[in-house]
Amino acid sequence: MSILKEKLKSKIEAWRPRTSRLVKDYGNVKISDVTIEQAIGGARGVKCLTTDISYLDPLEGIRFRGYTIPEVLEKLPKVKAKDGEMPYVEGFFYLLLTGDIPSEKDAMDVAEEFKKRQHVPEYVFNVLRAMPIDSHPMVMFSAGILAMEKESVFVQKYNEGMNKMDYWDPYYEDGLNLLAKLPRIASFIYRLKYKNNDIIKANPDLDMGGNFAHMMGIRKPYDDVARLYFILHSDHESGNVSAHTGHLVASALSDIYYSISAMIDGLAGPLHGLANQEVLRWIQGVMDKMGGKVPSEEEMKKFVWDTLNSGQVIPGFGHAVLRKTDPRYMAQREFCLKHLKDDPIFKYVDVLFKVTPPILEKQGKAKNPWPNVDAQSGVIQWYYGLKEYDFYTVLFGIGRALGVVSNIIWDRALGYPIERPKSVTTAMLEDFAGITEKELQTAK
Ligand code: NMX
Ligand code: MLT
Repeated sequence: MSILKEKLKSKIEAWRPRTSRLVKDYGNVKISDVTIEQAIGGARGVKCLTTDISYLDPLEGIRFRGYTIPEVLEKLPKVKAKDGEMPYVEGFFYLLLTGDIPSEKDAMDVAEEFKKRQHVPEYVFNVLRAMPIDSHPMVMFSAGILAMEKESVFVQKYNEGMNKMDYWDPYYEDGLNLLAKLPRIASFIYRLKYKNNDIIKANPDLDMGGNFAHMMGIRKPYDDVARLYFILHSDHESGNVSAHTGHLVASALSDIYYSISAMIDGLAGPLHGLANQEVLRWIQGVMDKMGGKVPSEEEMKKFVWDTLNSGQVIPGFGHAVLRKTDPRYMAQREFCLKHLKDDPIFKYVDVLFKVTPPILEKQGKAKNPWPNVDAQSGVIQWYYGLKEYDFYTVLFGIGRALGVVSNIIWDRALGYPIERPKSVTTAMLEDFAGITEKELQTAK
């Protein structure tokens, strides 16, 4: 058994009594009330999910297993420090799954596991090749993942008959098999779609970030960019659309392939992960109108107001939970200030950062006027040559899969049941509100 699986097994065995005790002895303790606004308004703020992989404080931002982003970047082993400044993604996955900071040996062990599992069956590439070339890359990514469903170890073991307490094991096998293949599938889509099908073979000697950069055909330090990007996008507790979708689908015991493909579908919406593509599209629109010149703050304010007045959102700003600038935005901003501070698109993003929050505050609708992760991520990709911005959400998807796979393995380990919240009708809500039949008739 690998170091990671051995460690995870012991963590699961130690954790199970905590969950069982809470349900058995404290199951009736109340942790949340639900208002009519929440029932209609996307369950915002309703505490009804449990995860220990990450927690999002509205004012502080994300902590992965209790660690802030700067702590993660500082504490995780950089196996070949001379190669870059970012930790290896494989070590970060160890942290997500076990809650412990890995040693260099632990991180390398996961890297070896991924290398063993990275081969993608040829039929996946045939499925992708058969799709219309103008399909959105997120459609191709989701389809490529789903095409591999027949490889599921969980389905095979389930059909043979297995104990519920052991489900986590084949989910772990499926999860690692899938994560190891995602960079290959994603880079294949990129090269097929945008680089005339000039596919670059994997280099089995490289780590996940390094191999991804190699297969994309983008030089250093893009390997470090990939590592940073996958880590930052990995998890944002479990109520966001992609994480929740993955958790929900897997709660029916649909396997990892179904769950992660569905997760990708949720991420593909412009209010969620697709916002990173929308930010670049929006900036390109402004650039066209400005003839490439960086707008002054006054000019940028006008573009922001024009977008708001036409009933559209400013992509990359606002958040359902956060009430401050997203620390994932700040981590990427620091990277930009260090590596690309004179880049024209970074300057656009910088002006937007200054002018947009006061405008959103003045408009008075958005509860959080500050930028989120997506406002800053595209500019880095663009700078390193990845200018096909409809591919950006695929990068988010590779990262998010790390967190969602970790969550799903733990969901099965702790025996979380099928998810099934209760719905009510509008008439029932009117009844709760004490609205009478007579009032309803008068309102007509
Ligand atoms: N620009 C314009 N209006 C906004 C924005 C924005 N960036 N953010 C929120 N609003 C509006 C929102 O549309 C809503 O309007 P209405 O009352 O007319 O329906 C109002 O402000 C209240 O919304 P909130 O409660 O502040 O936000 P909510 O929790 O519903 O949605 C987002 C959160 C992230 C979907 C929303 O802020 C948004 O649409 N942002 C722009 C898209 C974006 O950047 N999404 C990426 C989020 C991060 N991620 O990667 O997933
Ligand atoms: C995410 O990373 O999933 C987004 O910031 C959206 C969210 O947390 O609601």
